[in-house]
Amino acid sequence: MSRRVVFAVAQLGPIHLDSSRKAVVKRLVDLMREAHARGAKWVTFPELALTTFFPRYVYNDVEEYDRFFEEELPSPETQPLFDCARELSIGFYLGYAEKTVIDGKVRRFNTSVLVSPNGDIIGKYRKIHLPGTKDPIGDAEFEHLEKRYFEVGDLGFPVHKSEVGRIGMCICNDRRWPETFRVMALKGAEVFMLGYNTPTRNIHYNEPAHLREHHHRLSLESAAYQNGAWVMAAAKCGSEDGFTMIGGSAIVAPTGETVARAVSEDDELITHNCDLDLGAYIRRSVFNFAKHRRIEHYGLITTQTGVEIEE
Ligand code: ING
Repeated sequence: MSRRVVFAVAQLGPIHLDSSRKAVVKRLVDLMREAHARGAKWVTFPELALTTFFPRYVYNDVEEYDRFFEEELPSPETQPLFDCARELSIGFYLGYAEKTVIDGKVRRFNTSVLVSPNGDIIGKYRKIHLPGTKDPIGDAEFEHLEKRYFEVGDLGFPVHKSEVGRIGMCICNDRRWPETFRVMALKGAEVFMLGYNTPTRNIHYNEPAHLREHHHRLSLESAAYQNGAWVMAAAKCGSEDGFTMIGGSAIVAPTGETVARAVSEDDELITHNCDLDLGAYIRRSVFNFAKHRRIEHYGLITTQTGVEIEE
């Protein structure tokens, strides 16, 4: 008897600078209710799902950008989402900007949490691959300053046991780095959940627009196939105060085939009745890690950061 579970990916349209948490949380709750109506047991929301993608702006004082961070989760504003999850018995992934105190020091991360169907936080991940720059590049219509506002995640790539199997989380740019998924697959992850905010235009090099979608899809489908796992990817997209981000939210099977894809750049729910055993043959054969991997030849992957040409 295969383990079939309906998963939902809840894409969010734009969140503007003047959007209130209350209004955003209502959108999230509406999407969760729609997911429930379609029989979903888990919902994946986007990265930074409570605010606009503020790393596109230059802020010099923390007082200017502190408002984008959550000091507690759930908070009074986000509690309705947790209450709804418990009422409907739905688990969810939520991306948000985390402000926390560790050993008396304020720390800030681009974070996601995994919340079980009874509303408890069972997992947390802090984004490791922070793209862009710490300082503004200056000659572009927007910036990408995640290295300015967030620290590199300090929790590794954890995998969490749930009633639907082992779930791993990552965030946005992490999906471009195969190491992300391989580490989680080596811990037995069967489902990867991720949110993303991907600007339509690349400010660092003149790249044809169609490649944004291509590289996004390539990253998801490769990750799914090469690790024999399901990928749930939720975009926050559309034009946020005039700055556009790609949609393309998707559910990708362990075969590498995209089985559901959003068609808009607005709030949109996609679902699929996923066979959680579909990846088993892939992990038993072509990507049987124990049988085929040759770690004695992979040393450079963890001992060398950049390219070093051997003369
Ligand atoms: N956004 C983008 C992403 O990785 C990016 C940044 C886009 C980097 C394209 C490189 C190329 O999808 C976030 N938030 O990481």
